[in-house]
Amino acid sequence: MTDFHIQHGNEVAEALRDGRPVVALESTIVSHGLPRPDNLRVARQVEQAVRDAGAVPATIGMVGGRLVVGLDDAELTRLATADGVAKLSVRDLAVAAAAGADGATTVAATSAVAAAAGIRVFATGGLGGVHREAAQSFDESADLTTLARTPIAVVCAGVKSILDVGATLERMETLGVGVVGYRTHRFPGFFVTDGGFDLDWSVDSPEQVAAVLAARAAHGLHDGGLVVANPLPVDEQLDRDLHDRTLADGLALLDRDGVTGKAVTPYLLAHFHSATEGASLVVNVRIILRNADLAARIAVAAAGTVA
Ligand code: PSU
Ligand code: MN
Repeated sequence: MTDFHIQHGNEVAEALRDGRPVVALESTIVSHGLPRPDNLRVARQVEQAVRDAGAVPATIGMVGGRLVVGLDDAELTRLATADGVAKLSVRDLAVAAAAGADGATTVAATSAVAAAAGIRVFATGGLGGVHREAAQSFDESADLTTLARTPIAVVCAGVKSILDVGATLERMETLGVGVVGYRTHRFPGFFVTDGGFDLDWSVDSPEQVAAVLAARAAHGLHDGGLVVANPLPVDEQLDRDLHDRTLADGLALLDRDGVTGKAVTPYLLAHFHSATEGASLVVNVRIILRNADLAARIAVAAAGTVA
């Protein structure tokens, strides 16, 4: 496995040493995915949700070139408020470390670093995936290729409909990334409960996810990640008409402004938050808190049962 030079927060280091449950959290969602000033408040709430469910939160990010697993509150505040925090995928980690940069880790980078640190469960909002028109642009998130080789369970609400959801599912199949629905056989679409596609496998409890992780380890299946897709209840999803309108406008704006590469996802997320006048933010926060809670319960169930 990749050997990162990692600095652990004190509490996380102790928990890992003692075999207590730890949940990794990403920082791109904080620095680039949520609007300020709500981002810092939400980041703290997410950590609290992990604690409330009995696990230790380990928010991962880079501060002044140091790769930290378990940011303290001052470091979290810095990544939530400073200007010029880079968005770091796996390929950016070494360059940013050498430059002494501040950086927020994506799902890809967070997964890789968490797994290297011995953390087996990770909570986020939505995964990156295959972008619409990827056949021309080749824009596919490194989240997918990284999960293909990284042994971690990622609890998320599927992928946003800003992506090509069907193509994303196909790529996860090709790449060997496991996908299970949490109490559903439909892949969730982040803001909306149902992303429009069936799933082969569904689990009903944190213990069942822990059993999957234990079976993977027991069978020597260490290479790939497991996506635990946790949908919002129908009565909490974003209004479907508002969602569809906002999506269509956002895609048109992307085209108009010529946005490409790693700026695409933050651009569309910001558009959703402003165009829905905060409605999408409320939904987004609910998603992250629910995923943090489920991830913590999985980590608790898995503690001591997974090699
Ligand atoms: N999807 C969301 N919210 C997010 C992201 C994705 O619904 O905040 C972030 C995550 O950090 C994810 C990254 O890893 O965007 C993917 O970016 P890209 O498409 O550039 O790989
Ligand atoms: Mn991309």
